[in-house]
Amino acid sequence: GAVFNWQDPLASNTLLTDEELAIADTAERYCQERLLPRVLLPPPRIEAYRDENYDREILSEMGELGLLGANLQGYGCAGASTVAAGLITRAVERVDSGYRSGMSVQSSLVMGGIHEFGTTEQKEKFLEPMARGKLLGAFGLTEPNHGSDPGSMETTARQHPTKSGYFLLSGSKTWITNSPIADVLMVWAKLAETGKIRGFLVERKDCPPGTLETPPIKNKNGLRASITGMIQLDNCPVPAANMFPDVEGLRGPFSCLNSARYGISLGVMGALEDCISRARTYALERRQFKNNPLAKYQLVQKKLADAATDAAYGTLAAIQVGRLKDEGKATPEMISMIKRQNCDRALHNARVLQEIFGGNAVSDEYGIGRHVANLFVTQTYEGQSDIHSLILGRAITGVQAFA
Ligand code: TGC
Ligand code: FAD
Repeated sequence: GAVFNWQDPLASNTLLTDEELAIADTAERYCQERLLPRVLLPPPRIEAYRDENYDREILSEMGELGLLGANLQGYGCAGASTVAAGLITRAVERVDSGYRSGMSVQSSLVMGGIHEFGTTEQKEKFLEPMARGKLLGAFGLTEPNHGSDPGSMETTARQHPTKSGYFLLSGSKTWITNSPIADVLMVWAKLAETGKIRGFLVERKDCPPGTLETPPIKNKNGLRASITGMIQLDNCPVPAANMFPDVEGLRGPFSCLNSARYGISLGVMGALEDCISRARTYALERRQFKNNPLAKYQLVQKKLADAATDAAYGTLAAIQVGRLKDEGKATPEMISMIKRQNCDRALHNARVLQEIFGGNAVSDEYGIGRHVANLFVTQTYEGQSDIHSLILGRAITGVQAFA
């Protein structure tokens, strides 16, 4: 007979293919055995998170296992389904959203963008080393004065006055995951002549001194296991061959975001599931009033029931949208819906589950506070939840409410 499994309450696993289950298994094993010990070593060493110490080797290890750009075809990529790529993000984010962040930028935003919009030469040059984790990417859209409204960006690309076939890029990007250590930075800038947004692949090794700076942003109170920084461009020469040839306007960066937002929608379910698992264990062990475990109390059980329900519903919705995406039937609004809902529910439930730990929730050794701080960031980047509400509101009413 059927048995209820609190770790997969609606049996979402039955919707997965054998290949997807095998990929998820490989990813989960790597993440639990190799990643988890780095983010949360036993005291006194809680390295990555406490020290804001991102180990660049992680991307090489993921590359060796075929976890990067896993849903892309060719160029050393696994050519797996969208759902399989989402199961990888879920496994990584079960450990820490910061590790998933570094991977999303590499896989979805940069590799995905090059795969979709790059010339044959650009694909051949960048994709294979990026799939192996040898070359590291960053995605520069957000600016100090323009976050939710990237269409108003100020970064420009103008024709080089003396060197033909070159542009000069100037401007700043901020809150850019991986920027301090990236080898190739995908920068979105407006052409000075037309005002149209275009995408450029800025290669750090080719930038003359003083034309590219990528200072880190330190002392974050969330996503501390990932590295974040700025991109400052001062008349940085970039060959025209490094510009995406055809895509113009916000469609370029937003197409990359469709894939990354999808990955987040399953990723945050991993973080929420880890919160549920930790809270359940704690509630079974901790005893208060007549030596009862906290798990005996109805109010505690309701918190676990609510969280498990949201994780199960969110996972099913993400699998459905992933299937539609591979059939060419997913719309950006569907992705906005699951990105918004899953991030909001993960954050809300993580905050409630945190209560079960009492004072111990305040210690980073219990892991729950780390997820809460991380999940705030997931609700904010790649379109803050209220922005996704407005995208959905526009689709429902036909009236846009952004400006
Ligand atoms: P709007 O008029 O809506 O659209 C402008 C053009 O873009 C096209 N488009 C899309 N194309 C493909 N996919 C999508 N999802 C698209 N959304 C829009 C649209 O068709 C149009 O094309 P065209 O050819 O007609 O010009 O533009 P708007 O300026 O009114 O946009 C408003 C809004 C709010 C929807 C948009 O600006 C928005 O989504 N803002 C949120 C910003 C955001 O998501 N930033 C993400 C930065 S990257 C990041 O956070 C990475 S963190 C990664 C990590 O560490 O994990
Ligand atoms: P703002 O746009 O100033 O918004 C502030 C608040 O106002 C939000 O709650 C927003 O919803 C609300 N708001 C804004 N406009 C409206 C409106 N019209 N109606 C109602 N409410 C509105 N960006 C990149 O390009 N690449 C990266 O790799 C990247 N990584 C990041 C990593 C981290 C750790 C963080 C924190 C951010 C990262 N970002 C990155 C930036 C992220 O995408 C932006 O922070 C996000 O898009 C929001 O922009 P903002 O911070 O400027 O907020």
